[in-house]
Amino acid sequence: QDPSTITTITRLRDALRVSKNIIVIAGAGLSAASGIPTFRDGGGLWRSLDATTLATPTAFTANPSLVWQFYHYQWVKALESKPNLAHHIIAKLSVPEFRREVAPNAKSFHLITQNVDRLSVRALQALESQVPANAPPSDRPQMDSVFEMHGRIFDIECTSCDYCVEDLSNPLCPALDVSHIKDYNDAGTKQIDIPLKELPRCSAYHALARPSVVWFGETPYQLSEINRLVVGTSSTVLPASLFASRVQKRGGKVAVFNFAPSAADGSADFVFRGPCETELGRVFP
Ligand code: BJW
Repeated sequence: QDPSTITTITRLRDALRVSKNIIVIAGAGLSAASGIPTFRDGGGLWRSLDATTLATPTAFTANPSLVWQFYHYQWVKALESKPNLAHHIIAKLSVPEFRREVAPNAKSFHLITQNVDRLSVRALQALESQVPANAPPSDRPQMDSVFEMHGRIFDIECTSCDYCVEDLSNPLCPALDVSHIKDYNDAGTKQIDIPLKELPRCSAYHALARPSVVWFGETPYQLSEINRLVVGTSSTVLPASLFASRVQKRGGKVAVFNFAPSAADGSADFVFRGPCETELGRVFP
């Protein structure tokens, strides 16, 4: 390890020892090592379409068949992926007894994730399943420490009533079953037009359903005021992109884990330039 990285690790550990609250803000880079494509750093193309152009209410209204096919692709990816080392390390920070060792003064820990893949929650569940039944609460992960601010890929919600349900079926409905189509995600894939009535429907009123994720122009689910760590997000999408500078203005310390320069670097006290699944492991061996 080069001396400047060792110094940065030592300084971050010192900052953690005196920190009173820890907040991790995560983006697509956190799940990249699990095989989930990112949005912007060359990972965001699906059938040659820019994923961010599909993540809008307008795109869904114009072509619900196309947008559902895109989300079904993400759905299958998320179902088939596993949490990586970075998810597991962040999950450990939610265990009070572990936190006591690295940040003895921290009263709270929260993860605010922009990811909809549920991998951070699955990492918590994996940790919880390893804890003996008679262990005290301080040895258990805090299951409510995760805010999924852009929603959850496995939830579908009705476009005309409040109905929302988690569905882990694969395929979600027969029309979205594309397992027989070779190269389904290739740029050259022929457009498949699924009739509206064959797309996922609300089971209460049979209106068209949509993925319960936050699209551009919609309000995120959970917002918070402070962050201490910023992991694998390009910090280009509001409001998450504002968190780092806001924390710093209030005297908080900010650490960025990103293998490329990101918009949050200017607000960072510590920058770890490498894959988060490796760099987090150096800070929390
Ligand atoms: C690694 C790594 C490794 C890779 N290790 N690092 C004009 C019109 C309409 C709206 C707007 C407008 N101008 C501004 C807006 C606001 C808009 C916005 O910010 N737009 C800008 C992009 C221009 N924002 C919104 O509309 C948001 N709502 C809002 O602001 O409401 C108003 C409001 C605010 C506050 C209170 C109340 C109301 C909603 C945004 C919704 C974003 N939705 C999406 C899709 C979700 C569903 C889905 O998954 O498909 O969310 S878009 C997409 O971007 C997704 C992501 O969560 C989000 C952020 O992307 P992220 O995670 O940062 O990914 P990348 O790919 O950009 O970056 C990955 C990074 O990881 C890179 O830097 C890599 O280097 C790094 N990396 N591998 C470490 N192994």
